[in-house]
Amino acid sequence: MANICTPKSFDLTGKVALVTGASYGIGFAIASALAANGATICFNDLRQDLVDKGLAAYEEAGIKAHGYVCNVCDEEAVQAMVAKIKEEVGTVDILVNNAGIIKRIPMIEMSAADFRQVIDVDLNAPFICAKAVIPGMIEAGGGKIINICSMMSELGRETVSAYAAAKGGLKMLTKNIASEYGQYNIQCNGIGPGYIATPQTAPLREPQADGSRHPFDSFILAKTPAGRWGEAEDLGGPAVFLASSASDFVNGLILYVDGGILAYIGKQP
Ligand code: NAP
Ligand code: GCO
Repeated sequence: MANICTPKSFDLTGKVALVTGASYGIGFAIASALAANGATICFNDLRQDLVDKGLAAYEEAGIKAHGYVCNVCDEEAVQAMVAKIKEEVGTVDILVNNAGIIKRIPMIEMSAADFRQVIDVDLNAPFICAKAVIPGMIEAGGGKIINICSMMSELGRETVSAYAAAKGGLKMLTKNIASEYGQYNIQCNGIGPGYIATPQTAPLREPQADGSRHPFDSFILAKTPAGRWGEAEDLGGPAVFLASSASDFVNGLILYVDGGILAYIGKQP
């Protein structure tokens, strides 16, 4: 008989989690939730001073994390980081592809170089990171990959063509990893956050000169049945679920954590 679900099904004790770009923001909150449920945390950032800042934040939160300097777009560097983690901490059991960027530029004004850069960080890098950890997961008998998708995996809006193309692609990369490696007991799922209050969305929430709300801020409140922006911590529970054995038969799913945005037509006038 299959195991019934108990609190132990969510326990991540003994698991090694690599959360990319997790010095702060959503990555930090997800890593903190994984750590609170027993996982050992590894993360990376672009420079040593940023890694050091991240390490200090984890220490302040009572978490012993392992930080690495690595650009997720650099395949050689990612392979070297995963090898170093194996040597210093253990095989990566859980990968969270969190590192990401956005450029808000009207499409006909956007250079191809800018478009490519967004695709490189938000789509090519998750491929590079997943490719680097999957052989170790196969050898270990299984693993979990969580790709941080977006509302823009489903919806478009003005100025975010590259981001939407990348996050839409990431949704399909998620389904393809699930399809190709499910036979090795690897589950690859996505989390699609709604509008979350982090540095990435700070420009959309900045109060106006007269102290009133930014129009985009009001727009999001009206679009979200929950009536608020998400907090990075709102993503912790879904991440623990998708990282744990409680979700062992969930594969290729994008779990939208959006306060109901995708279910809603918007506030009536
Ligand atoms: P954020 O505040 O901008 O943080 C992004 C993180 O990614 C930073 O730590 C950044 O490092 C890191 N990063 C960027 N490029 C990198 C690279 N090439 N190599 C390594 N690290 C890199 O963003 P966030 O809001 O926490 O978002 C995290 C993820 O969730 C992103 O994939 C984003 O697209 C997605 N997301 C965000 C929202 C939202 O509303 N905030 C909603 C849906 C999805 P630095 O320290 O160098 O800046
Ligand atoms: C934007 C936003 C986003 C969100 C997020 C929504 O400019 O529309 O930054 O795209 O951050 O990804 O899920």
